[in-house]
This record gives sequence, C-alpha cells and structure tokens, in this order.
Amino acid sequence: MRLYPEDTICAITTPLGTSSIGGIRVSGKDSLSIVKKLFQPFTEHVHIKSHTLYYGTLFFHGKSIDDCTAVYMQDPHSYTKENSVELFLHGNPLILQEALGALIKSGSRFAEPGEFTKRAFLNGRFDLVQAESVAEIINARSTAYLDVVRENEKGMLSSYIETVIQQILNTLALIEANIEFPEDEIDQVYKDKSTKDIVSIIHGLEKLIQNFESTRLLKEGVIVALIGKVNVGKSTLMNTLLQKNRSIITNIPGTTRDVIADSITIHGINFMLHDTAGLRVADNEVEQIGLQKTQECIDSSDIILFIVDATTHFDEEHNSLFNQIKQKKNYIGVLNKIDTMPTKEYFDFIPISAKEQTGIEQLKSKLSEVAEKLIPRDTYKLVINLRQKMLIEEAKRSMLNVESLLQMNKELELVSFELKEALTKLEEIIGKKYSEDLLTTIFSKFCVGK
Ligand SMILES: Nc1nc2c(ncn2[C@@H]2O[C@H](COP(=O)(O)OP(=O)(O)O)[C@@H](O)[C@H]2O)c(=O)[nH]1
Ligand SMILES: [Mg+2]
Repeated sequence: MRLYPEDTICAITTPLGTSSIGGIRVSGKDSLSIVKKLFQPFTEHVHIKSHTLYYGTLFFHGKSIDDCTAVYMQDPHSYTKENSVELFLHGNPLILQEALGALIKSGSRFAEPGEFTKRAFLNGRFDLVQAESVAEIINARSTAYLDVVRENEKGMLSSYIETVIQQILNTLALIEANIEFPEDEIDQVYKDKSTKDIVSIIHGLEKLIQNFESTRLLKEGVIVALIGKVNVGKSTLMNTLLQKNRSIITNIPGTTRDVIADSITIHGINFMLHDTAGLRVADNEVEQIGLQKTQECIDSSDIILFIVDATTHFDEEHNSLFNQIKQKKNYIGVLNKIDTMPTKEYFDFIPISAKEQTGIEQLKSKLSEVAEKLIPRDTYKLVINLRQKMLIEEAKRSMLNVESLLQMNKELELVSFELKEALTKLEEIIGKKYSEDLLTTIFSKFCVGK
C-alpha cells in the first residue's frame, strides 16, 4: 500500500549555518527531471547515470546560484527507495535557501520532518524500530548509546521480535488445529510444549522490559550525586572531574545552594554529575531549600559519590549521613584532601585530592565500573522508547493470560484470542501494523531533511 501521493520532496540536509559544504536532498519520481531544469553539468550533453557524481552549475531563470556536484540515485537504490538526487553546494545558508527555492518553484515541495525516513519505511526499506533508530543515531550523545542504536538500526531488536512473533504463530497454529478438531482432547505432549514455549516467550519479553532502564542510563546519562557534609570538597571535585570552573568554591560553609549539574563522558558512558549543597542544619530559608534539593538528588541518583574530608573528625552528623547513604545500593566512598593527610585511610574509600587532582583517574575507573554493572553491555537488543516498551508490556500481559487460560483448561478460543492480541502488539512494534497518526507522531520528532 502506498500512502503517498506521487509528489517530489526536497530539504536541506546539513545544519543551517556556515559550513564548507551544504547538502540538499530531493526525493520522488520527478526528482531527476526537476533537477535537470536547474543543473547543467560541465560536460556537454551528458546522459545522467545513476550513482555517478556530476560537477556543474545550478541555474535559476538564467542566474547562476552556485557551482555544485550532483548525484542521481535511481529507485530503488536510494535511501527512500525512490528516485533521489543529492546536491552538494557551498555551505552558505543563503545559497542553500536560494537553491531550495528554485527546486520548489520547479515542481517539488518542502519535505516534512522525517519525511525521507517515513518514505523509506513505507517503501519497505526497513521496519519501524529501525526507522526510530535512525533518529536516535543522529541524536545519540554517548558512544555507548550510539553502539546500541546502531545495532537496532541494523535490525538486532527487530529480528528478536520477529523470532518471538514466529514462536507465537507456531503456538497459535497448534491451538487452532485443536479448535478445529474439538473431538480430540488437546494432546498433553503438545500442551506441555506450548506451555514451555509460552513461559520462555514471557521470560524474553520481561528481559526486554527490564533492559529498558539501561536505555535511560545510556541515553540520558548515569545520574551521579556528589554528597557529603559542607566543605568536604564536593564543588572542588565537581570542577576537577569536569575540568572547568562550574561550581563556586569557598571555605565558607553553605556556599553551594542550588544543585548544579553537568555531564562528563568516561569510557563512552555519559555521567550527569550533580553538585549539591551538602547536608547539615540550615541557617536560613535559602539553605533549607538547598538541603531539600540535596535529599531529592540522593533519591533520584543512580550512583552516589559520598565524599569525606580527611582533615576532619568523623562525628555523629557524619555517621548518620553515612548510614543513610549506605542504604543506597550504589555508592562510591571518596576520601578527599589527602594532600594534607597522606597516610589516612577510611574503609575502602578512594583516596583523592580534588585540589591537587590526584586519585582522579582511579575514581573515574570506579565510576565506570559501577555504571557497567547497571548497564548490561552484552545485550544490544534494547527497547529504546516508551512506545516500544508499552507494546511489549501489553504483549507480555496477553501471554500471561494465555499461560493461565491453558493451565485452567479454558476454551481454546480464548487462548487463541489472547495469542492474537500478543501478536498484534509485537507487529505494531516493528510496524507491520500502523496508523497514519502513529507515523505522524514518530516522524514529526525527526529533523527536516532526514
Ligand atoms: N587541601 C585541600 N583542600 C581542598 C581540597 N578540596 C577542596 N578543598 C578546600 O575545601 C574548601 C571547601 O571546598 P568546596 O569544594 O567548596 O566544598 P563543598 O562545600 O563540599 O562544596 C575550599 O577552601 C577548598 O579549596 C583538597 O583536595 N585538598
Ligand atoms: Mg559546594
């Protein structure tokens, strides 16, 4: 089914700013004839061949817009699987806008956001999970996340979903065969096998749902809260880790009031560091709010850096804070200011000097080690958005129903109905079934030109 009118679309594919080269993409059945109205190759009377780069001039109404290169890609051997032309001009937004205007006046129209990828999907280039991965590839902010979405774009998650679909279809065939021949009791051997398959399908779906948490950690970064009493050196450590002056440092207790956040990348993983006010009895209202925010930060963090000051005595306040932090699963103890107390040790706390920048590499290694444990790196078939996750949850729910219906020896029609429900949900994930509204929601998040 083609949902598309046979029109030709165009868009600038490079960022709007000054660059050495700027790209324009044209796609649709008339793309070559439209470009031919404007583009004159330097070689006379040349027959434009597919996948060949031509050098020439782009003219509009006799005026030269720019010298550029052009490549024609005949369908289906292009990104959209339609006839496409890509033009490469000087990367001046004025030139690109002028060229785009000429293309519009010559018979094409502005592409909507993500329309090239939407056409690629509709023309069967890839499924919906792969199409969604394209946007993630462009926007990925850490190499670890990029690795995952690259694999999804190649079809890692899709082929897993396809396998599950096939398993459900096999079970369904068996159940339906038994519905057709109701005089035969469903064979116990087949029933056992179906139940075993169903349990393994549910298990697989559960794993996908659990792994969704990794997507957040990889995509948005692992949240690290710098926690400790006032003046232990949280802000100094924050700045040392970031290698910039982000937080204000003084020896006046209570300097940091708001939570200050910034990101660093260690071994390809993004960390969102949060420098906090520290915990102590507040002198005034502003500080009180700062302390509340610290508490919220502790609650929402993935890893806590619990920082203590080697030069001070560990009092009651320290102990109660430490006890509170210890209840959190992931914390790393940091013993700061060892430049002044080089021999001091405290449990397995990592000795550092935030000021002199010693022990920082060891601390970073520890951070990535703890993060790696939170993110199973062996699995690349990650569910990358809520749409996918919710559909998997719905499929799982139906499969749980299938399991209990079979156990209770309920009518096979009901079992069959639930199996089909699960199938529909999984097919929606990869886009075997979709609505125009769904496509609009997905592709409107893309940038224009992709
Ligand atoms: N000697 C020494 N002083 C430090 C170190 N880290 C921080 N300080 C000092 O401790 C004081 C409090 O530091 P700050 O980072 O503002 O602490 P915060 O209240 O925990 O954010 C400042 O005077 C810092 O210069 C360190 O590693 N060694
Ligand atoms: Mg501070």
